[in-house]
Amino acid sequence: MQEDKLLTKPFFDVNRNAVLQALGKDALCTCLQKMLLIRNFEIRAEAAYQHGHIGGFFHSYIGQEAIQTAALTLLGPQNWFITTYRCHAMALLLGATPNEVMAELYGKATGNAKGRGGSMHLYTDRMLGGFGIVGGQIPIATGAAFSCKYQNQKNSLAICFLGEGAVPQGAFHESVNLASLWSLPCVYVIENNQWGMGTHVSNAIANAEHFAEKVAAAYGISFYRLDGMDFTNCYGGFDAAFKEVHESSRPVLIECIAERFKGHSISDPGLYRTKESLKACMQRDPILIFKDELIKRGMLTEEAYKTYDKEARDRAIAATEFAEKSPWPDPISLEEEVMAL
Ligand SMILES: Cc1ncc(C[n+]2csc(CCOP(=O)(O)OP(=O)(O)O)c2C)c(N)n1
Repeated sequence: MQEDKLLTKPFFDVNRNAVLQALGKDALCTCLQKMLLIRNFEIRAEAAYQHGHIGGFFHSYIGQEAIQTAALTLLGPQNWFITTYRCHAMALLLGATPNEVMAELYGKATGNAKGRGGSMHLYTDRMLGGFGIVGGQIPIATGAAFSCKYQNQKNSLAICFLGEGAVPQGAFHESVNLASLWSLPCVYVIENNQWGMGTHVSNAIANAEHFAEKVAAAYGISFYRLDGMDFTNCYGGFDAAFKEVHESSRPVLIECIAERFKGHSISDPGLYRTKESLKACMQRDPILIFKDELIKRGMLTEEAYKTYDKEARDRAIAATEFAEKSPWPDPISLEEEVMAL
């Protein structure tokens, strides 16, 4: 299978005019600002890492910003959220400040997990992870959805983001099976960025072009395929999917076709990809696609975009300054609030 073949799949049919008009100019620009904050935050954090201020693991969400921005803009604080180790965006979208997230990456006492968790273990109220074990978050989301149902919280659901690399695992299949069997309000979102570390999806998953819809059909749940590079398609698709979960109290499976603009982690130079293929996929930058659509519809000007970008950059730079000046945790406290199993 060619590396670009997945992008030719048909996506959920969204009425773009209706989505954009319903959201309106101000809310759309706020979404764009959120995506710019995530992008600028990660660019500055990567630079801090290269300068030796940040250590340990670091997985960038650059290229996938449209997906969680669209989904989390639609969901309020009565829901449960969980994702993989690629979790900086989710923390920022759920209200963690750039200062506290950057300080966490630096391992400082002012970090949002007091410097104990680092890049893969960010915390906000209702965010159950950041999870370093591939697939480990999926049963937890299923349990959160079970609690919503058990406590009869009709407006609550659990949303679980996972990479396509987790799909062949037992944890995924056992979770989706139980969620369907027990009609749990769980939304499973496969962010299919087409690479699991250095392995292309076609070398990791049988029937790679169709696996997600086939899995959904096998377990008897609804399936949506969204264009993960396109905010408007994601927003319209997530909106329809969440409404379906609320009405049916049944799980749904969503596959967002995406691109990973960086290596798997910061230490991965991505030598298994050709420069040409990476360049081609970066032509579809989710931020620029969204920006162009808003400009075309008279909802944004080039000047306003530059201002938003600069504001996001300034916040990210200020966050690195905050983290640099912050104190290290007192060594005497290092074993406090840490659980060892
Ligand atoms: C159980 C387990 N097996 C292997 C690993 C090593 N590992 C870390 S990330 C990764 C690839 C996961 O790819 P995918 O699920 O597609 O997510 P992406 O990184 O593309 O977002 C692997 C194999 C791990 N962390 N946990």
